[in-house]
Amino acid sequence: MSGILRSSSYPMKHGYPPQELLDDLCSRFVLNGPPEDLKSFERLLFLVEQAHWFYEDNSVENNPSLKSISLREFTSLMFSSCIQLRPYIAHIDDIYKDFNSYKVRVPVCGAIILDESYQRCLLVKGWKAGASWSFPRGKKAKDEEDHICAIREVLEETGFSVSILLKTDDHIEVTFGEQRMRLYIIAGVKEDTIFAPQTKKEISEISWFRLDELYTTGTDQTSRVSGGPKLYMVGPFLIRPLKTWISSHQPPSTHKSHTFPKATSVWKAKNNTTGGTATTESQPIRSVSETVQLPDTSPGNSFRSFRFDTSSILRAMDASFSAA
Ligand code: M7G
Ligand code: MG
Repeated sequence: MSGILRSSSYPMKHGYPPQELLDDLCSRFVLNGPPEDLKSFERLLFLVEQAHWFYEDNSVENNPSLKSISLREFTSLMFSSCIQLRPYIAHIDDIYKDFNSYKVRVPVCGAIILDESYQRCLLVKGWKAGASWSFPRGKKAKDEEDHICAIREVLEETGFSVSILLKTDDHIEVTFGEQRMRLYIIAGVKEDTIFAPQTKKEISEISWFRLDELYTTGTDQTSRVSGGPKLYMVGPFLIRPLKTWISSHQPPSTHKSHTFPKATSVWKAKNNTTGGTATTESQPIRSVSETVQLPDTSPGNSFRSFRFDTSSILRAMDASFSAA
């Protein structure tokens, strides 16, 4: 990348990414990101987050001298290393705080995947230590339609495409605080389906759970299956809305739920050291960002009392392209 993007003031510390690497990550993921994502810090930080995932999943993994760092620390390094971002380093705490509160307001879409008996559903477990089980789902990208987001997120987190099975009217929607969550009911998925996430270090395990076990956990945002697995945003979708849906639909198979174990793991990460129960990378067990249209309360394209000036980034990109 052009010397224009370089800076010499970044302090090198043992184990931390060197300037060259930060420059590369900054230009690939941030400066060359979609122009609309450079108009607000809330959106720009999603690009920094992608650079961070690349750092963690590729740079650290392929270079033992690099250490794993938090997104917060990585963001500070990016802002102090990249000259287009450096003018805002004094505001980094506020920028990061605003990003986190924006993140939880972005609508989320996903799927309740039911087996052929409609008596079990598929849940995924997050990667980090103490992570909960939840339906495969994730945040909408800019201008993305709900069902397209659901198909993309389910594919990323389970490796399974629900595009043919998805019916846009079959969904359950719940709003928690300022976040809207829509889950499409995908019914009749074969139990020998092979699942494996496409992203690294996001999902540590995938499992079928019996609905009758999940119904007992109540409707709180967080709950537990009889002292066992922790659940997040599962109960509120199940008890009334899903039960009602199931009672008016005929399953293709009439298995009895008591013949199923409480939970049947279908994929586990091999090298997960933080996710608790999980045991390298992908292993089927059996044969087996935005400015999403938010309400007016959204920070939108403005950030506190100043706007982000993208002209220097665009000039730097032009200069580097013409130099190439
Ligand atoms: P997300 O994509 O921010 O949430 O992922 P969403 O699916 O609800 O939209 C949730 C969490 O999973 C993140 O905060 C990360 O901790 C982790 N994660 C997600 N992805 C796609 C990756 C990835 O590619 N690499 C790593 N290391 N972690 C990820
Ligand atoms: Mg995701």
